[in-house]
Amino acid sequence: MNILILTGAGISAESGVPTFRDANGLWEGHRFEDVATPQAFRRNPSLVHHFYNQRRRSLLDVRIQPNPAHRALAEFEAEHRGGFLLVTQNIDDLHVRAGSKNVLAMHGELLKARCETTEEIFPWRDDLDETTTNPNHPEFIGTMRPHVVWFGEMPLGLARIEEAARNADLFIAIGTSAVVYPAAGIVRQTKPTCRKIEINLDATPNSSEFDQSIRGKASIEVPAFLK
Ligand code: BJW
Repeated sequence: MNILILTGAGISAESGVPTFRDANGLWEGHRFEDVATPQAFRRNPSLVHHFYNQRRRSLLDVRIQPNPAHRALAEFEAEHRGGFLLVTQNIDDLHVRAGSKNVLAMHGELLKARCETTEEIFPWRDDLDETTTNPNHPEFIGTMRPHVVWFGEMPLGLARIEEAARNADLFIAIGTSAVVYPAAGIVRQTKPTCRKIEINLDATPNSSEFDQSIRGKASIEVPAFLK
């Protein structure tokens, strides 16, 4: 059996990582959408770096740890004998820390930085700013950006995701509001015989696409469903 999992910010909420569109979707007086675009980065790199620096520091706080939902997915993958792909929209590293192996971070990774000139990608735990240089090319000053996917940019691994969706026998979407594409369209790429499960606190615009919608906290419902 081939299994495809899609996770969003809701799975990390109980680990203390804020979601995007719950409660206040604002960040220090800015709409989230206004700091997560290449245009925003060009217009005000210092603001965008600050936004990601804060989130990177927070992710590295020892109190931010995988929760039972992350762990249940890793344990399930270790025991599962068929195909398995975990596609996450999250830029945190909590699935990897929980022990998941086949993880595709389609919106990038907060603990990596990319040089806009050379496209080199580096593990990154420090703050970035407009004076940060490419470690391999110190002459390239201010070319480093967070290795994340902003609105208008191409998400990562789309061909692999489409193939996994076409071949999936079970698709589970966990903790995503289903408003950001192409992630929100994956459920419609699955075959008619694929069993489709949504686990979320609330209904989403995609709920009617699923065979079963489980309403509740990921930390409770994911382990319960996978056991
Ligand atoms: C719980 C819980 C608990 C809470 N337990 N549940 C087709 C139609 C319409 C628009 C488009 C389209 N195709 C493309 C677009 C444009 C755009 C888009 O989708 N816009 C919409 C907003 C309208 N998409 C793009 O631009 C994408 N690129 C693209 O399509 O490229 C192709 C292309 C390129 C160039 C030219 C032409 C075509 C890129 C999208 C990139 C998204 N990036 C972000 C930022 C990443 C970096 C960062 O983290 O800062 O990704 S935006 C943000 O939203 C982030 C998330 O991954 C993403 C999704 O959010 P998510 O995870 O769903 O979180 P929330 O907060 O929205 O929801 C949390 C959910 O959890 C809620 O439902 C809660 O109920 C639930 N929950 N606690 C269980 N404890």
